[in-house]
Amino acid sequence: MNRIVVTGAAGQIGTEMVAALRARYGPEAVLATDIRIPEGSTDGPFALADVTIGDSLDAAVARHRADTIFHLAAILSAVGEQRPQKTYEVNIGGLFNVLEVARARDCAVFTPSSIAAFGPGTPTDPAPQDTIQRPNTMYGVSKVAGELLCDYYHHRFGVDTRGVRYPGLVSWRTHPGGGTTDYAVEIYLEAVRTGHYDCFLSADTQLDMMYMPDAIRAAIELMEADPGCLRHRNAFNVTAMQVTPASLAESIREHLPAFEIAYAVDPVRQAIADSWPRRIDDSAARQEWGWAPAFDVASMTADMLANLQTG
Ligand code: VAH
Repeated sequence: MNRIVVTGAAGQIGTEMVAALRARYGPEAVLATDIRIPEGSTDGPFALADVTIGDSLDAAVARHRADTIFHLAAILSAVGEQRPQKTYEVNIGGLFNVLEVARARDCAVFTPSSIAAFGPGTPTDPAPQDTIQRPNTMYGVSKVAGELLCDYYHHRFGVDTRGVRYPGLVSWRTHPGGGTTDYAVEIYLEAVRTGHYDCFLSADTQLDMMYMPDAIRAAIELMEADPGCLRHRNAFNVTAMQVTPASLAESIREHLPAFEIAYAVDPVRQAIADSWPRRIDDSAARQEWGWAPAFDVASMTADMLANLQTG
């Protein structure tokens, strides 16, 4: 991995992935791309590229002489139910274009799947690495299709495709947009801003979560792993913790005792969350490439609040 193109570089994961990759490989080694120019200064090359337009992405990859693509551009679960056709176009059509460019230009590809690739009928506690995947959201369908497309491009064309199934991701630098787990970011923002949060999921909705520094490290460690150790490739379950809105609120009150949470459940996002597992089994990632999270709820909360209160 020497010359990298990141798609979705202005997004919640992309912003921090670009920074981490530039710190590790050098600013000029990482070309950030997105359909919109990221806010704030970029300390390295940027290009406008739309993954739904194959030539647009191909030109960026060719110009950068990339050997690796971190494909992070996607529409998330809640917006995916509002705009299913657009989500199909971006999440499946965009990935297909990335894989075709990678095949033509001999690039390795990292692209994340999600716990949303599971659905009703999947064992919920824990969801195994290999199990039933019948998601009932367009986002989840696009993630299962993506896992299978990446496997196909590896077996049929030899493309070095790798990926993980991320849980909900918590970060303070760039806020998520349109996800069902966005509450786990909003709760911290509101705790600092107003001391009160109206949560759109019910108090006992348990989901897997991960702090963004762990998510970024997981992607880089997987891409740097010895391919001979990988029995799975494109859908490693990875997780760091299981939380509910109530347990996150409790963790916040350790620092802000007056913080209050109320519940105004959004039935659409509650139904999406209820279709996902309560806990995923990430033993395959731990065994095959040494995955291990560094942050738990307590250390994530301390770091989130410290950064939001000084930001
Ligand atoms: C979403 N943040 O909420 C994403 C994620 C597991 C959830 O894939 O849609």
